[in-house]
Amino acid sequence: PGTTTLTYDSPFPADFVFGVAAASAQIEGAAFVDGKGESVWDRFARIPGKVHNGDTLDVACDHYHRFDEDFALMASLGIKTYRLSIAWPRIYPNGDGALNPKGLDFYRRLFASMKKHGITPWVTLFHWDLPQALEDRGGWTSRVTVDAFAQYADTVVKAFAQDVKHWITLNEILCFTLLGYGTGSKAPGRVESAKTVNQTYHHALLCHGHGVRAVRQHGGPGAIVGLTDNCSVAVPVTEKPADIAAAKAWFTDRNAQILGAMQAGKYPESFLKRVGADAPDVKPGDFDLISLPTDFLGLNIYSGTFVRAGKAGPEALTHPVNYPRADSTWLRLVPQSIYWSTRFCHEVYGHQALYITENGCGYDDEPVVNGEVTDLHRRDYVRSHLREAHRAIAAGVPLKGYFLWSFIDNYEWEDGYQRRFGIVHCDFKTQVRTPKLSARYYADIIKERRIL
Ligand code: PNW
Repeated sequence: PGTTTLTYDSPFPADFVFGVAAASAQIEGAAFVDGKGESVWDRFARIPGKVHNGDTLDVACDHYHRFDEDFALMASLGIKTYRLSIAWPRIYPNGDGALNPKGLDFYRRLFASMKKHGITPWVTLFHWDLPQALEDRGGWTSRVTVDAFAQYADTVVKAFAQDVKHWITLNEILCFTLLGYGTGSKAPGRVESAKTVNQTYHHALLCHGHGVRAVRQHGGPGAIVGLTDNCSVAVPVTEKPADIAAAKAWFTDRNAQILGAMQAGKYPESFLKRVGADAPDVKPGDFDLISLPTDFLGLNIYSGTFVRAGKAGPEALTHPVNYPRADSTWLRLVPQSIYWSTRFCHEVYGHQALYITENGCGYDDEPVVNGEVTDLHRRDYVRSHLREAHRAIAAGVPLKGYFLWSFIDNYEWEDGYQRRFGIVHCDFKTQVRTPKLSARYYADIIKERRIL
């Protein structure tokens, strides 16, 4: 990348988007209200031992009934962009077939409230809450899910073409495929063969393609669309050319199955060689959908892997036990991940617009004391990661925005309500919201558009 005249203390570019993010299943609650169907997470949460404390999604932040006050709070903090997701089982309780008009009504009211509060929606079509009825027909292992998603995407994009101009097809394919069907740590909790897991990836990529197609066909003027991926992030151990080259090679290899395939319009040779007989079955025309051009790439970046040039090629290092982390064990504190992930995406795949669609940190113990949560750890996390975003922009990387995960403490999947990611504290007994120190800090940054 080239360089611009941006320096560390200068403002972010005028069109840089500062937002916050959340997902339907994690905040809405009302899991069985107004005709919503059961999701795979509603089912998974009830299997003993799967979710911390046996926490369910039934109530969560009760955002379903409190969105208007939540948007008022958001607006009072100066937050003007909000990434949310739509719950597929609210729209089609059985995945396909009969439409639930009350589901559409809910999001109509929600978008009207956002408009009233001056907040622009970025909408993810699928953030893991697959209708259980589809899982009963094979879930992500089956093309039935692809056909159902195509119909769901058409319906939603048509219904909200006036309200929504920024669409994200899917959130983090890896998490609902490999972790849902390979390791079984996420819903539906299945442990299948490598071949089957690769097939779930392929079906997810097809759904992404259908999402793009739906936005092109029904999104109306000015609508843009992209995927949100949690790519593997490589951070060179030193910034000497050999380590940078090693990190880039590791990055390219590790992201071949999703980002590489989308760009190449086929599965890259390196990927096919690695998986051998476990390669997914591909039908003619599949890659016409998968490689449809998008308008941006969203990246969820929380952490990264250090890579160096070794004697036999790139070497990825395991973090030593004492390496700093958040309370989530996978969340090692590596702020340079923002710089290197966006730079490599731009260099390797040529993305011309990148957004950090999630970045944040989770901790278990964040009590309200005298009306305040002094989460200096989160304030520092946000600051150090935004510095790396700034550095990327200064280096000519087309990074256009940043969404902090998350607006409010919520259902952190298998970690239940224990693990808090919000800049707003949620008391899950009383539903009282308390903005944390980090919320005030982020509000100041948004106001001044520079790192404080
Ligand atoms: C993302 N990992 O998940 C999701 O998009 C959010 O719904 C979630 O709440 C948030 O990050 C915090 O976890 C991830 O193991 C889960 O590397 C796990 C990983 C990454 C992202």
